[in-house]
Amino acid sequence: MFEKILIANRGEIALRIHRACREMGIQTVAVHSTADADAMHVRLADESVCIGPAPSKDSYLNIPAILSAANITGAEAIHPGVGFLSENADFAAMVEEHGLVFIGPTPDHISLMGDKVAAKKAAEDLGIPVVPGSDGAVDTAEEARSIAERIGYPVLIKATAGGGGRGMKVAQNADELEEAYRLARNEAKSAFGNDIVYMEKYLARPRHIEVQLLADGQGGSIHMGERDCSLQRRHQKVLEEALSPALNAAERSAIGDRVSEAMRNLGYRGAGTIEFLYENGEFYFIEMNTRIQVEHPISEAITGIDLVREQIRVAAGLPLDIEQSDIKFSGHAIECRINAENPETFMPSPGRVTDYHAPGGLGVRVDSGLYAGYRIPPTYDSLIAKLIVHGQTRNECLMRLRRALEEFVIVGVDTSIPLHQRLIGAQPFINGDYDIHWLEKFVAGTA
Ligand code: MV4
Repeated sequence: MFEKILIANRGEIALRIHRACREMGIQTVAVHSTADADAMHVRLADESVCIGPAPSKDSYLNIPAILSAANITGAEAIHPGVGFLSENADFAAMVEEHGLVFIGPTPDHISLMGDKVAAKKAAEDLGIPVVPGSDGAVDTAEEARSIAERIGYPVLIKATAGGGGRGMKVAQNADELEEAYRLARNEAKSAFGNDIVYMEKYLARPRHIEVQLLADGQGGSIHMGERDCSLQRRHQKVLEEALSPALNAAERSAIGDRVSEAMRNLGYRGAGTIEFLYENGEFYFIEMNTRIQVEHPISEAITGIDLVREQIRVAAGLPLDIEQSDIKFSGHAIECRINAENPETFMPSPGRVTDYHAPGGLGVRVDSGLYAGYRIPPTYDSLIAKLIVHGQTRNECLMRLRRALEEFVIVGVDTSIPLHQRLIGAQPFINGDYDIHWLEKFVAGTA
């Protein structure tokens, strides 16, 4: 087992990783920019190294600085967290070339799943259901037309280099196709420097359901159930819940077993999440994330599994010490992402936190690096805390979540807490009856 791990990230996820290391008796190295010198994980880590000025490109994306920090501190492994370099195959390869362990999948699997077209092909070959569409890139408008006639309208044209909703154009019918195709390629060229596009059947009102996976690359492969992440605004997740109110136990184990078997066959090693669109009882693969995700705590809450601990064990070459039959889903969990932003305009609201009090009590977890006196830097994303609430039933979870949000005190900056309080009081949310478009309408007042 590792003696010392370098955490190549910041904020709440860096603290989360530090906690798992601490509990495993592993020393931690925190790397930070000049803007994060006072961050909680830096205070708690055994060692810390300043890797550069505030801009991410000079610090958290600064590969030479991070590798040097690992070298001078004698860290044996690097945990990339989420975002930043967590899905950068070149970084993973360089970590290994420097004799260190990258806590995550192999560089090959990272790059495979990073290319949307290759990932979809791999999923199809592994027996995972995908959205009907083109067989790879679509090079001409004529080809687009014949594919659209085969799969039926409406169709979606997506940039291969896209992701997170960028570079997508819908064509409702044949008249709109040529324009949508041309626009998609032009926008992909200017946004990603790569104008390769592919096509899919457009699903109009799906849910976004993702399955948490964990495999050891030695034949062990399990799933930890699904998370419903349909409540998004401009492709930013706002609130997630596990398990999905839309699935029954039979659907859950069917899709879970199918994807964990696929990961076993792929020889996948590490934590991973397969994202689906779910509509009319059917699952459609959209992408795979080869890292831990912000919303992982709700899967931990309903299974009792420490996912970061398992990532570290698997990266150290240990086989999974959990079988699928050991996993029992208990109760219901919801995560609210608390952002330092105006709850109406969504404008970021960095600044000094003058007073801070986190909620507590049975079934309440807060992952945050905030404390009274901490200054939230303007440079990074606005996520400042995750409120994760667990209850024996969804209703108990909702009651507890309402109480926890009332208790949450963050003074000195605007936060999205009022948005969450409105959201969990909305009848469609209470009924679990929402799709990927509902939150945008709710925020706009047109739901
Ligand atoms: C889709 C889709 C409908 N039909 N693909 C958005 C980002 C990327 N994850 C894939 N996305 C979508 N792909 C087909 N064939 C609708 C979306 C989509 C979406 C997906 C998940 C969560 C929120 C979303 C918001 C808008 C569009």
